Formats: sequence, C-alpha cells, structure tokens
Amino acid sequence: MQYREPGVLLWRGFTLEQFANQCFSNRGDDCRGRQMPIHYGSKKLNYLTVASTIASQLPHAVGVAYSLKMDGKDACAVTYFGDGGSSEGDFHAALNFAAVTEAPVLFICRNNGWAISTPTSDQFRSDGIVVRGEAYGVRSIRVDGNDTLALYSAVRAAREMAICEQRPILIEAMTYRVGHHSTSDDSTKYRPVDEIELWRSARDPITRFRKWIESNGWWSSEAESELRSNVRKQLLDAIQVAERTEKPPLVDMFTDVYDAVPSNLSEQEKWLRETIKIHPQDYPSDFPL
Ligand SMILES: Cc1ncc(C[n+]2csc(CCOP(=O)(O)OP(=O)(O)O)c2C)c(N)n1
Repeated sequence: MQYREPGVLLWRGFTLEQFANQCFSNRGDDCRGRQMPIHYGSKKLNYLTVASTIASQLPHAVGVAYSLKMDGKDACAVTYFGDGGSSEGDFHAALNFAAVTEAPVLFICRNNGWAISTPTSDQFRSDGIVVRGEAYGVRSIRVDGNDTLALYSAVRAAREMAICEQRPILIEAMTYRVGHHSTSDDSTKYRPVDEIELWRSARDPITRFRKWIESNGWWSSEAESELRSNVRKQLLDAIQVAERTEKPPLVDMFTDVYDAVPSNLSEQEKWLRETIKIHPQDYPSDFPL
C-alpha cells in the first residue's frame, strides 16, 4: 500500500478509533507504535502495512499474488502507486515479474500529475503509464480517475479478469492532486493557482458524484450536512480518546520481529532499562515500562 488509500481500509471495516490509535502510537495501535503515523496495516483485513518508500510495495504485491496463485485461491492482490512510483526501478521489476509469472495482481496507478514538485513531463516522455504496462505484456487500461463510476467499473472488470484469467492488470487513473503533497509542501510555489482552482472546483470528482446521486434522489444537502457533522464528531471523539490512551509498554520495541527474541535484542532491552533508571529526568514520568 502507498499512503493515499485509507479509504480502502475504511471500506473494509477499520474503525476511526483504529486510525486514531495508529496516529497516536498508543496501546490500541496494532503496530504498537513501530510505524510512522498514517502507516496503517491490518492482518485481519488483508491490508499490508503502508510503505512510504516509493514503489517498494509493488514487488511485494506481485509476491502476494504469486502465492495466491500457487495456493489456488479465488483472489487477487491489489496495489496502488502514483506517477512518481512508476519512475522507480521497483515498478519495472514488479510489472515484469507479474507478467511472466501471470500473477493475479491489480496495479492501480494514480496519475495525479505530480511527484511532489516534479511534474510528469520531467519524469517521463511516454504516453503516461498505461503504455508501459502494455510494453511489459500486462493488459492495461486508462480511465478518468475523477469519474467514480468509470473507475468502479474498470476496477471491477479488472479484478474479475485478474482472478478468472490469472493475469496481472494495470489501471492508470488520470487525476490531479489538488492539495499540497504534504503539510511541508506549498504547491503554489511550482504550479499556477488558477490550475489548482480549476481542478478544485469545475473538475472536482466528489461534486460530480454528488450531482449524480442527488439527481437520482439518493442524496441531499441535508443528508450531507448530517453525515459531515456526525463523522466530524466521531472523529474528534476517537482522537481525544486515542490521545489519552497509554503508550505501548517498552518491551513492545523488541517483540514481533522474531518468533523468539534473540539474545542481542534482550541485551539492548536491558541496556535501555538501565539507561532510563540512570537518567529518569530524560523520560516522561508516566513512561510505560
Ligand atoms: C524511494 C523513495 N524516494 C523518495 C521518496 C520521497 N518521496 C515521498 S513522496 C514522493 C513523491 C511520490 O509521488 P507519487 O508516486 O506520484 O505519489 P503522490 O504523492 O503524488 O500521490 C517522493 C519522491 C520516498 N518516500 N521514497
């Protein structure tokens, strides 16, 4: 997984409390504080932990897909990446491996025009990502990523194909990153404000989808404001509780990587405990030992 797909996790049943616990690295966090914030993962929901080392998730997904194939499972792996991810070596290795092993994997590329401040024109001169999939022998489709229904039907058909025909499929969803890359980025430094505004207003995919469900009588502005205020309240509650929840115990820093904790790690744990005893002023008084 990359870092822009919490929606997938939400859809599968990850709760707002779980999101908040992960961000606060508390005892309720499944990763027990061993990942950076927003690096969610859930074994129960078959969601591999987010990797922000760009494109490293792609070969992993092919490995997962290949193992599903060998086990004869009626399932496929799905992996997400950006246009920037397609400029990494891992993208090429993954596509080629997937093609030759006929692994049931969906590569979903979010071509949003930018890898932080690097536009796609400075990344490649091919006709986007879709042609590269074809070049590797991976069936590929380009879709309007701002058209919810088009994307839904493309992904649905691709999933069916990946599983029934046991093959990889690449989807290039064309979109635009309206927000800054992250909180440390100011995208107005490298692109015109008018361009951002056009995508934010006239081309906003949420407005487009809302119009469609409203015109079918499935949605209304009242339903929207009720949903927004309910979710906002649930989210604030989850954040407040997560903020107050105790941190994981110190021993969790040393567990879960190996089946049995090896002696060098036990030794490090001992040193750490001794250091805390010698310098208690450097650690919070409620530090969970
Ligand atoms: C291997 C690696 N190189 C560089 C970075 C720094 N970095 C973080 S996000 C990013 C841009 C990624 O762009 P893209 O894949 O298009 O995804 P987007 O954030 O636009 O959705 C870069 C270069 C990183 N995280 N990992």
